[in-house]
Amino acid sequence: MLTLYHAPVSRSTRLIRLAYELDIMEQLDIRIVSIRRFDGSGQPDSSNPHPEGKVPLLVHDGEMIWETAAIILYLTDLFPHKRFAPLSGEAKRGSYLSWLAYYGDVVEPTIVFSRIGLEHPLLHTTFRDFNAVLQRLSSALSDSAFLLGPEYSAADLLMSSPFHWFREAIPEDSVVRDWVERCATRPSMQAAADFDERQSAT
Ligand SMILES: N[C@@H](CCC(=O)N[C@@H](CS)C(=O)NCC(=O)O)C(=O)O
Repeated sequence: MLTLYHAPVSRSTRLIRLAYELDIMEQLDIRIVSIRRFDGSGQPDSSNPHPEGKVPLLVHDGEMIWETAAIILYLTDLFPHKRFAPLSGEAKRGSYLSWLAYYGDVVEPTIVFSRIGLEHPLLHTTFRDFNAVLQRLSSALSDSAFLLGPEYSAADLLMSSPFHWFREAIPEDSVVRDWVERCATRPSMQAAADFDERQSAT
């Protein structure tokens, strides 16, 4: 039994996109929960077992998997037939794991620091900054359409996600800009947006 705790139009929408990419919407029990939002609206939901009241949370046969990158890795390993990520032992597996970890360890912190204008030598030593993230992306995409090669993968889904909700972060650099647009044309983007809209309407 696979249960996904999801709040529409939040970080967990990426897992709805992933579910469409993997074609597993029918296999997921998606529980819609409320969360406390950045603007002060919403409340933690007592039916959400996430220890911090956050989304996303996946529960598989009683075991909790939390943090977006971990859930993406868990599901792409559990449903390998869609070839949406390299499997253990395959080429690019190391890059795949690295982009997933880099997202949580560096991308989210630096995008938040950049958005609120926070600078400190220790932050820079530890994380570098969002410009360094953009340079890493530009360099990785200089000779391929997507991060792991010519095909869109779960690494692109995760790494491009902040640019879809925070459009101001899209740089002038056409390499990164064009990649964000290529990622935005995936049918799963619209399907997940439609799914969220249906939940919000009920
Ligand atoms: N690092 C976590 C972040 C999860 C997170 O912050 N989710 C937000 C939704 S956008 C949330 O549930 N916030 C509710 C709260 O802070 O109480 C992940 O990527 O899964």
